[in-house]
Amino acid sequence: MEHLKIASDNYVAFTFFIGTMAMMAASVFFFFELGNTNAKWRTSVLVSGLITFIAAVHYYYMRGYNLATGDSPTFFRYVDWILTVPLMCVEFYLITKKAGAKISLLWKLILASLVMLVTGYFGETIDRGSSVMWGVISGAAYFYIAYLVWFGEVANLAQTAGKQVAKATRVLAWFVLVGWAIYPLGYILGTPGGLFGIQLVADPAAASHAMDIVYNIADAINKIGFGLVIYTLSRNED
Ligand SMILES: *C/C=C(C)/C=C/C=C(C)/C=C/C1=C(C)CCCC1(C)C
Repeated sequence: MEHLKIASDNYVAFTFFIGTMAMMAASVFFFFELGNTNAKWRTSVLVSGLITFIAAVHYYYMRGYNLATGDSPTFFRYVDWILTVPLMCVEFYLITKKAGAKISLLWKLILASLVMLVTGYFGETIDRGSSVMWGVISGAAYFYIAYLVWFGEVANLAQTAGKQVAKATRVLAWFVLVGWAIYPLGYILGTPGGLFGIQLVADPAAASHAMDIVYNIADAINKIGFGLVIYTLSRNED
């Protein structure tokens, strides 16, 4: 069997490796902290751990795949997102539940996130020729989620759920608006010929590498950051 080594100039493989370690460490942290988390917040912190754990397993696989083939592990990237993004929606639901969030709100968030991801997947794989159209549909679903957490039901419920929940929701809303906006940038970088006439990286291999680095950085910020906001909330509110 061939022994694979990360070349010192292989930043893609390096970010996959660091991503795997960071997701693993975050999962251990959230799971071990469950024991001294107030019962009221335990499910939320558990979900934070599940998000980073699911990502850790996918990153472990994607890291190996990328090192062995040099390609983007697009399929497993999207499997990871389809599992973890709805769990982030669950986090919004859980923290606003005591202020009266209904299950229909959770379904709205989950449905929008599935539309966002499935259309993104089409644009990246099955129907690359129409990647602009898929990107626009995906972007619309993304803005709907951002709307819900900034001005819609999530924001309104958070206002009545107490000061700490309101504060945490505001920070999470920033994650959605700024942290999640990094992903469409990765999508544009990785699209052959560019999007909307934006040709950021001309060479197709370099474009897909740039996309992977951007996605890996975004995942670390968003998955671990989201979890830490929930964790902080669980320590501030009792
Ligand atoms: C843990 C993974 C997360 C938080 C993934 C989030 C992914 C997105 C917000 C992706 C959004 C996209 C668009 C808004 C348009 C282009 C296609 C996507 C799927 C990259």
